[in-house]
Amino acid sequence: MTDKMIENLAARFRKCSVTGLKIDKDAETLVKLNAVVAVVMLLIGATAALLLVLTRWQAVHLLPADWYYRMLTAHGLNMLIFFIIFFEMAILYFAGPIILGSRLPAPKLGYANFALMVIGAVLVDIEVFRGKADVLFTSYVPLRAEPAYYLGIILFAVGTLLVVLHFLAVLVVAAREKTYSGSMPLVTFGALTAAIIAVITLLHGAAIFVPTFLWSLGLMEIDAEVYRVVFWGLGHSSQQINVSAHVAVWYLMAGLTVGGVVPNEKISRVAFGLYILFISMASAHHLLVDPGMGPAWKVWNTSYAMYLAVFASMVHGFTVPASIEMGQRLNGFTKGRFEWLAKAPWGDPGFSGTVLSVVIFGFGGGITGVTIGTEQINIIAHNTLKVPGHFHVTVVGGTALAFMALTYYVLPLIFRKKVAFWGMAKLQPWVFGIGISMLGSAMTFLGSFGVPRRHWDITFQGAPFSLEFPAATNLFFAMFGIGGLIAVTGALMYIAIAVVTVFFGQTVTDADLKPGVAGIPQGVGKLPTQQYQIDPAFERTGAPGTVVLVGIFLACFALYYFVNWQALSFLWKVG
Ligand code: HEM
Ligand SMILES: [Cu+2]
Repeated sequence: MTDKMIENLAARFRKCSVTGLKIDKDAETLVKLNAVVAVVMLLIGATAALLLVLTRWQAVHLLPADWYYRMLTAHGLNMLIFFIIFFEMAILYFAGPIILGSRLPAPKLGYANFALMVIGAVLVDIEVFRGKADVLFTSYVPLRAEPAYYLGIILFAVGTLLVVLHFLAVLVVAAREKTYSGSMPLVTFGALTAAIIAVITLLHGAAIFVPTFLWSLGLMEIDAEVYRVVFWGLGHSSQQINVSAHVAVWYLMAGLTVGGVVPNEKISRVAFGLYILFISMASAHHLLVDPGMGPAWKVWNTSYAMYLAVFASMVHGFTVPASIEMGQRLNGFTKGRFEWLAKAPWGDPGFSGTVLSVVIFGFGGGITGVTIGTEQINIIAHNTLKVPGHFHVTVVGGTALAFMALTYYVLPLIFRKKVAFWGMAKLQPWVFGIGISMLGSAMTFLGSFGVPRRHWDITFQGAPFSLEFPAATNLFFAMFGIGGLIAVTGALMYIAIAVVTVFFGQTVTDADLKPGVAGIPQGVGKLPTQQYQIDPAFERTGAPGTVVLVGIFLACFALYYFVNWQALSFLWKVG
């Protein structure tokens, strides 16, 4: 290599004064760009959420029917697809080049992919807001949108696929150029899992959205059931990308906030592997009332194979809190079973957000998901508000909240800005977490009374039949409305904090890097010691507190599961 080349290469990096990581500047810029666009998408999605809450809350019933479905489409797409995926692209640029200390092989390609994704998303939103794509994010055929809508989705997906391939190229470059020693860090491994599932997902996406685009142009026919089967290869697997990504974030945050120690990295890696192997099967739970597939296929896929992916989540559900507990015990909080928890850094939104994400995802999302995804029980949950009740505690209380927690570390470490409105930031994960838990629980209860999802008018005015829900639903609608408003407030607090920090925040100086500075999370002020990195032979402490918590979880799980079998038996008047 010539001196010039070495100089050029060196100019591509900066050294992080907190973590000591060597950071590729283009990778850093791409983290920033993707994160900023993600927040803009969240703002669009949250505005739509507010209108949806105020419409479904029957006492208010704000929007007319057409605007309800338009906003429902906008909300699903801007939240579940655009906000979450732009954020995940930022995570890939972070977990690949930055964590591994590697260069980004093709920065220009990175910017081009970003542009492609933005163009795709803007095209989709234009069609949705001008009322030419009222098809909801599932876009079930034969509902038809303008061709530009499907084209937008395809451009967005191609951009995403190229980012994922670029991430895989980073892994090859980092391994070849030996930028890290030992095995691949667990966080990068989790991101790799997400990337592999993303490739599978996006290929399903191409298989369904390219023909649908041609269909919208009048060039071919599509069978509605074939659409649904292939679509859910995309729709469900993409949720497993989210789970893999947020579990990787949990491990990262456990390390950054309290110096978490993973009990057994091999087991965690195997659990990530199970996601890849069993995830496509679980998509069967979206097809349980469809006539397309037979009962044996349905029972096998949703009652047996699904549990292997669920098992993987339960492994992480144990190892993440255990790693926090063991990190805290090494920090000296060894009294009794729960001193580590009581004396945890609760005032750090990075920490509280992570813990709330684990709890809401596990207790809320995990338990309801396994239950309503069971072939037999599914029929009493199908197309009721129980379904969005379930996914608002998985992808919102779990994934979105984990991403919010991570943001509090990304702002000072990558944007190098002190977190603005620090007092509000400490509260934000609680407001969002409590709001979304209330909303999710209320939806679940309303669903138990049979209140449908995706339905504008549950009084059924002008319908040829009459149906009334029990008076108790009024109470749960109030809980739904209030919880929804609190959750939207939490989202807006996050957006305000992120935007003001990025565009008007104070730059972090070395003098700020000490404990107790406002706007600097405690783990950034003083990076916690990662004992195993200093001394590979150190004694692991065990996690007796986590064992108790897991026991409580399993009891709740069993209770909810069997109560639902009971509810099913009432319906069928068995015995
Ligand atoms: C900010 C707080 C949020 C509130 C208050 C909220 C509220 C709602 C409401 C009221 C519905 C309509 C349910 C129905 O009428 O069937 C809905 C649907 C939905 N939400 Fe949210 N939501 C929030 C955040 C999110 C986030 C962050 C995501 C994804 C990451 C998300 C994903 C979805 C999806 C996929 C649907 C279903 C759309 C459809 O049926 O096509 N939500 N949400
Ligand atoms: Cu699913």
